[in-house]
Amino acid sequence: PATIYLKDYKEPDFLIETVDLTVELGEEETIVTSRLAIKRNDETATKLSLNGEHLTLQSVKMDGHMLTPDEYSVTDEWLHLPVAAITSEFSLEIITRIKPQENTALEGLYKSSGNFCTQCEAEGFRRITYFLDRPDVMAIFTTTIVGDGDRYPVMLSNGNLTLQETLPDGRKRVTWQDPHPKPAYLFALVAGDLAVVEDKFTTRSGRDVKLQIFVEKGNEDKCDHAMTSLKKSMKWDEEKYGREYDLDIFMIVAVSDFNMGAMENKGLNIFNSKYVLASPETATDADFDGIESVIAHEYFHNWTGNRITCRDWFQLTLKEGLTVFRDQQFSADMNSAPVQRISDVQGLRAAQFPEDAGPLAHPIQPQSYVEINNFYTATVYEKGAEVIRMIHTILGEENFRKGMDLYFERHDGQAVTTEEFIAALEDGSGIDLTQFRRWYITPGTPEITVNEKFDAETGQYTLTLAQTNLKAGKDPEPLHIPLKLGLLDVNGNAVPFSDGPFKGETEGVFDLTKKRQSFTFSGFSTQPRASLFRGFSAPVKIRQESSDDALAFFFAKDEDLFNRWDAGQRLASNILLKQIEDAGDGTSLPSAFLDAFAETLSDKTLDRAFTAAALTLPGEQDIAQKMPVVDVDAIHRVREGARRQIGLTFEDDWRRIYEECENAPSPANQPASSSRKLKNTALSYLIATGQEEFITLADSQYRKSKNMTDSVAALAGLKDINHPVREAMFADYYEKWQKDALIVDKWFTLQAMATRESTIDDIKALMEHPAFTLRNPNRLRSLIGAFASGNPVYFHDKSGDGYRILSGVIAALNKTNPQIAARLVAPLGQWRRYDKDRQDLMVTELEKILKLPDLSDHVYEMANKSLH
Ligand code: B3K
Ligand code: ZN
Repeated sequence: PATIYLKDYKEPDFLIETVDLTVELGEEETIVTSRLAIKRNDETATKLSLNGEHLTLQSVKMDGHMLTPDEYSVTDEWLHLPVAAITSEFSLEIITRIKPQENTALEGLYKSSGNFCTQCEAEGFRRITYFLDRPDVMAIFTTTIVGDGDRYPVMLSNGNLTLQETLPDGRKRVTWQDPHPKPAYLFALVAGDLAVVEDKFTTRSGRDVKLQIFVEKGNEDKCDHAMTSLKKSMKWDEEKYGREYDLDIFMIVAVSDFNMGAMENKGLNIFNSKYVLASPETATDADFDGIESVIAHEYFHNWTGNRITCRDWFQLTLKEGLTVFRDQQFSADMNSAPVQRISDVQGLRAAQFPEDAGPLAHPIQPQSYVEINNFYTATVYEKGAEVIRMIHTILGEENFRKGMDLYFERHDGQAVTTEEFIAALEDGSGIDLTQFRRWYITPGTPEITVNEKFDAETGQYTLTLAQTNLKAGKDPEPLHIPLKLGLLDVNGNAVPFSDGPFKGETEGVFDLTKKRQSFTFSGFSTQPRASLFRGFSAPVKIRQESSDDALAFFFAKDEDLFNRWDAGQRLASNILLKQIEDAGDGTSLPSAFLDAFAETLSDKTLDRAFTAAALTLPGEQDIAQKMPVVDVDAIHRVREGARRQIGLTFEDDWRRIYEECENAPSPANQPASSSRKLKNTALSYLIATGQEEFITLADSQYRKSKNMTDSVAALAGLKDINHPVREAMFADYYEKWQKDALIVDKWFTLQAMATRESTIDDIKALMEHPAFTLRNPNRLRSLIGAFASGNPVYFHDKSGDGYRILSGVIAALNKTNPQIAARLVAPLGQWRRYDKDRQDLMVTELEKILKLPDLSDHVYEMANKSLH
């Protein structure tokens, strides 16, 4: 397979001004007629090459003349047409035939639950018709859909509906016009028998926008939260960024077979139903949060992605990093900001840090790829968002907004590069970002070594920071890293800076721009304590020899809640790692830890969701990242031992908290979900004590529960044990919810993540369960994805069975849905992190994958890079 390089980028030879598409939907085949108005863009070009895959070409007309097959050439990927050197403008009419009902890759036009829908990003449009399928070709689309009006009463495409009629042969015909030029990846079409929920939004300039959410019939009552989230997003983007919506109608369609979360097609977003459908009975609080943020994300793309799009796919983070940053900001404004920040950083550390430390590491602007779909990564998205956040931190809110305003003004309607984005931010703010640009081309997570010096005589405190990055090549140039810093006295009180740029203030953002850099502060009678990288002001790893006492101090006292949480996590990790070293069982916890834990446990001023996060031990994968050779069994042993010990030590507090959260209403400014979060944290520690009484408590919670959050927490609490109550609960849940796919997904996931001796056999049995299928991406992720990335103990079982299960699934999916198959390779790519026996077993599976017949480019790229 060919590698594509950013350095080879060349402007298109031809541009497409308008596209007039007619799609005749059929059960056997669908006929697509495309009329293109084409304009020359390169004087010298004598050949027009259009992308096209899995298409049957019927005819091509150029300027009204039918071409004979010897006048053009067709390959598996291209249609090449000769163009006379003198021609500056011409029209094409291309008729192709496709079979959406056989499309299992879920790219291009396909069927989901009997309805037609599309997914064109990144390169799906070329499966619908021949086209210049690249984001720098922006055209005005008119789309006509023709089909059986009884089967497909709803027929949608981008823009505004301009015509609707019944043809003499009884078929229905509709036409949609999108006035905004757009690349083909933002094209969408939907046809089906769907229900619609409607609302409206009045923009701040007074225009009414019709809002519609289309769902399978019977789901109309699960759209409220999505609709509310949409209206909040529209308002927020007006207030925060001055961005108004630009069409008279905004549509969302929920489909059950979807490769990822959702897609921002112009005016017609298509969503995985997981990110639309919710009611308290059927969705957890986490599901509600997910819906709010994904609805916001896709809506925000209307400006950051659609109005201003990417010149080429190497610029993907231009729209994705920026839009993730915007949706994180939005969620922080809608909910508790520190809790939101903690969860964003947890996500980054869990998914992006390992990626950046492994064989698939790449900069947020990759320099080459084989298959672009493999680059919709945590690095491009989440680290990309951190990079934007750092710009925001360096510029400050006001200057950032000035820069964004200039970006929108300067580039509206264009397909641009990340360089043009940064230039706009520089010009708008007047702040130089020359050195900062290195973040875009540097892979790897920088490590920051911290040294402190205090001179009691002069009262001077010196902080020395050094940056290194093993993935960035030999002796890399230093990055511009914003350090948000506060100094505390021995009692934990904030101390104002006595000199420098932040004189008189208790917090400041310092620019770390050298490989090694010292900051000196004066006026202290005793050594202050530095709260570093507050709010996680840069995506770095801190290397600091901190005593348990120092970490316990920040865990109990830091006013920056992110750092307070993080200190608790670092303290717990240190303790657990020490226990692993000493072959301990996790039960002897130092008093510094228990005291700080107790302090947080009894602090009633905190948001309950924050308390829950602060009292949850770092995950097994977090601890794994800190070990030179990961020992999954030891990590599990000590973490579970510590949970049991914490459960027992604070048993009375947990009971009290459980009662309070269950019975007392949430304090003002705290949503009910915060109380459920803390209550279920308490439940989980109580169950960890191993006492029968708490299995009964989980059972009664399950029976009484009227919301999915509490039901799932009860199941999660018992998933790892062998007990009749557990078996009865899982059976009851399936029985009750078997008709609701999203709820059954949770049932698969809980069992996929269980740690019982029978887990591997259970997973094999679940793969044979009538409700399991490889064809639905949500179901596949719920069992196999959850197992491979959420169950370290059994995925890495010494037998190698876990690895074989995964590679077997990858082999089966390689042909039917290569995009999803490729996404499953990453866990095997982490093989260098494990002991020799496991390394051999993982490498064997990767080698097997590389030898698969008809290996897709997608899987090839991931497996090949993982091995070498
Ligand atoms: N832009 C889409 C992702 C498309 C993925 C293609 N493999 C959703 C999003 O990021 O909003
Ligand atoms: Zn996005």
